[in-house]
Amino acid sequence: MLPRRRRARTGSPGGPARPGPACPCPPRFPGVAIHLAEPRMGRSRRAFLTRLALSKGFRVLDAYSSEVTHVVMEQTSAEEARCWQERRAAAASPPECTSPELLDISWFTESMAAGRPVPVERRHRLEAAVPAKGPPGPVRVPPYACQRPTPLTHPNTSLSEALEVLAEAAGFEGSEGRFLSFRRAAAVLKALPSQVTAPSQLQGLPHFGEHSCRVVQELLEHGVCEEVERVRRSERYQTMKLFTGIFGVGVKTADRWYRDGLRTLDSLHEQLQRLTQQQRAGLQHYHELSIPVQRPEAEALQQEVEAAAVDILPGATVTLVGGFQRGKLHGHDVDLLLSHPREGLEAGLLPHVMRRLERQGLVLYQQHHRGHPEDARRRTRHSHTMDAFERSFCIFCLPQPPGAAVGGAHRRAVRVDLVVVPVSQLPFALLGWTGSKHFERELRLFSRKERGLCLNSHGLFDPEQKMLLRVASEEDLFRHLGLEYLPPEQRNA
Ligand code: DCP
Ligand code: MG
Repeated sequence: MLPRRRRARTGSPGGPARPGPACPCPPRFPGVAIHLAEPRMGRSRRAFLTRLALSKGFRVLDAYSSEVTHVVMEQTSAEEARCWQERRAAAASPPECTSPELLDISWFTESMAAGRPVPVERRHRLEAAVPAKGPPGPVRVPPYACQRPTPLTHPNTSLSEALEVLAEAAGFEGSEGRFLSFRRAAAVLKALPSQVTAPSQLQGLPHFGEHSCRVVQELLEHGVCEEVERVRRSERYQTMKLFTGIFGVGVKTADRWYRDGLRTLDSLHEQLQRLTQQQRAGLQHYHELSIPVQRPEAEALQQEVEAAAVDILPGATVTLVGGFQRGKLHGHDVDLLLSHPREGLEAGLLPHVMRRLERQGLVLYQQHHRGHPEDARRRTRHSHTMDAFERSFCIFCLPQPPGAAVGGAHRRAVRVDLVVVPVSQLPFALLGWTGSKHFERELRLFSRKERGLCLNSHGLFDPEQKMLLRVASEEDLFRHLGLEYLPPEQRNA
């Protein structure tokens, strides 16, 4: 995060909106006076939007008055907006004869992007949101996964899984565009509240191109899709899946091995010199690491790590994130975030924790990566996927269940990631490490494309104002982005 001196200079994004005297220049659009209505917006987001509008030459009035021409609201229904206006009108003295436009935040964001007040259209008006009478229309699914709840279980599993196979296969071929098309269509299916039983129900859904529609149609008509089955049976797909399932092996390495004629784990055992230390450990423990980790096992590991961390540094926190945070009952690994409520005390903790766990006989393999604090800011601006926190990629053996005989049953190997997070970055890291991967990708894209902000696991950066935005919690972060809050269990996109 920002060093102290820089923070002071950037002002207080969390502070109350203080337009008027703080306005850096005379308003460029004298006929427009915006009032940002606070209730749903939250103070820090309101202050941020106020500064944004002022910097673009808009006039923003902190208090509601007869001068206001445009009232902007966020996450507010037409009904609530009308009540709000009625209350203001009743309180006005003398009674108001003109009433300002009641607008959704979309008018504001479009105006900021255009650098001038865009003409008010029906879709911007909150009145337009009054539900139409008559039979319910098709389900409206917003385009970004971060704009809609996606529960863990849903009624279209066989359809979404088929599309995910095609996405995965496209990813193995390095075809990013096709990967994203299938992945996005699969994510839309996961968010639907009811089962798709006819191809016509796909009409109007975002991200359903001709190819994805064809796959779903074939599945609905025949129960299987020939293309998906062909991919599943193919040597290429099966081998790439096998190799990328090894700890430390990505698509590029798997592809190189495949092109060199390797097909099996035995063939890799014969060529150990080609493998990194991490990949050797992954190969050695391959079969045990392929068994899903169950939630009680993940929780037992979290407790072991927490006990060690607190013993070394009282007050240290260890949070189970990843799929388990989203309510999954099993996963391929255990993701843990280490922190401390006092910024800076977390530094140096991880090596001590690892040594303690090693002495307890829990560590089968570990690879420590030093963090890059300078890098963190750079990465925030450029919105890189991989964060720069200090971390250990490990293989642990499961702790002995209480009451088990010492040296008793074989204790299985599991993959564990330990990540050290300074408390000021914790809301971002929690959000970034809770996933799902697709949810995170879409959230970062939404932030960049729709809000002009760069988001990653370290922070939220405003490239225009050249400053990091401070947030106190995940809820606060959603508010800042103008998104309805989604709890972790609704982020299973
Ligand atoms: N993550 C991400 N982008 C990546 C890798 C990870 O955003 N390229 C984030 C989102 C993931 C979280 O980190 O949810 C943890 O990564 P995992 O690969 O462990 O994913 P899950 O925990 O969701 O899956 P599983 O339950 O199989 O472990
Ligand atoms: Mg995980």
